[in-house]
Amino acid sequence: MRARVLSGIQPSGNLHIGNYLGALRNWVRSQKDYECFFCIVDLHAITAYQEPAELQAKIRELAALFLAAGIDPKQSAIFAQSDVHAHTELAWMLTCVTPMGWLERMTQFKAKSAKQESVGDGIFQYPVLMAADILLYQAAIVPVGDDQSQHLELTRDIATRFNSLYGDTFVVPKTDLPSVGARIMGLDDPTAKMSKSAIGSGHAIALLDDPAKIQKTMMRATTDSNPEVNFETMGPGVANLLTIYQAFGEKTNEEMRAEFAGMRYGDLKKRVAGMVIAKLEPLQAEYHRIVAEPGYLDGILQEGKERAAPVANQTVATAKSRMGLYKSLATI
Ligand code: ATP
Ligand code: LTN
Repeated sequence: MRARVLSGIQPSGNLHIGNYLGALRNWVRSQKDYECFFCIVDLHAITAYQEPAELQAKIRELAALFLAAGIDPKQSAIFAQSDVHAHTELAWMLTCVTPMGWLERMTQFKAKSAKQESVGDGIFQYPVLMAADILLYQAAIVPVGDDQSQHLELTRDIATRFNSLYGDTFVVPKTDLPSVGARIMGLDDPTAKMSKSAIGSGHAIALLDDPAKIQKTMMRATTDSNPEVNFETMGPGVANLLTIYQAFGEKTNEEMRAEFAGMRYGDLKKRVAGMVIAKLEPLQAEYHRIVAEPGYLDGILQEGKERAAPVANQTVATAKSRMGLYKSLATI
């Protein structure tokens, strides 16, 4: 049996190049060697209010983007988290083995709750649900961006604790970060991670932005007070633009130096914009082709669920029995 990969993205906001370079591109690559499960984590999205009709639309949009980026539904399961009930079921069992102190330490919880007047319990429990997503599929590898590293460590701690309390039940997963592009920064503020939920037109490049918009956002990107690229003294804004180019173009450090050392910032921005536009063009064309086919996406999500649910239900049954939960006559 091939080892398994699981990862997820929230159907909230617009997918951006950080999501692509940090996570989605590695998902596509992992299909070659692993049995893959890619989850649209709608239950995570509702930890912040989502307009219901918009959430429905975003779930399909995200499924289409997975496909357009190169996820092959014949090889990999694409499904919605709320469609496989085992996610919420295992999340409760894991909640009961997770000390509150572990969750209080999560930097994402601290940052997200600092922004809101009243903090929903869902934001606090968020990483436990994420642990359930992963452990249900006995995933060995989880391809994510750098901002999820702490949640992955927590997932390993929860799995290890459950295994030691109740006997070996879960595979303890490894984090898979890309070597370049694990943390793309905001174009308006290179000290903050590019984020779907950040407001402001100059912040992110969305995967579905048209070339004129990409060009405009890129030309307005924050750099620093130097006139041209200096690899020794550059600030985070220039470093971020170079990272975007290097990741999309799969260039070595030497190639980057040879191409960009001494280049004026205006030319640098034009070149990075050109690279991003060229790399997104086929993905966008494929996306528009997919969404024009009525019913196709629901079929994909149905097949994905049919593949995911038996694996997840088996893990829940094992976890329940390990914990001594009630076994009805039907399941004996
Ligand atoms: P939000 O800001 O609404 O929390 P997000 O942009 O962080 O959203 P998620 O759905 O939380 O997006 O993340 C999906 C995947 O993209 C995760 O694996 C995450 O680590 C990765 N990712 C998110 N932002 C970046 C980024 N700026 N650079 C690299 N990877 C990222
Ligand atoms: N928390 C993740 C999304 C997510 C996830 C997962 C990622 C939910 N469940 C399981 C990997 C594996 C985020 O990107 N904010």
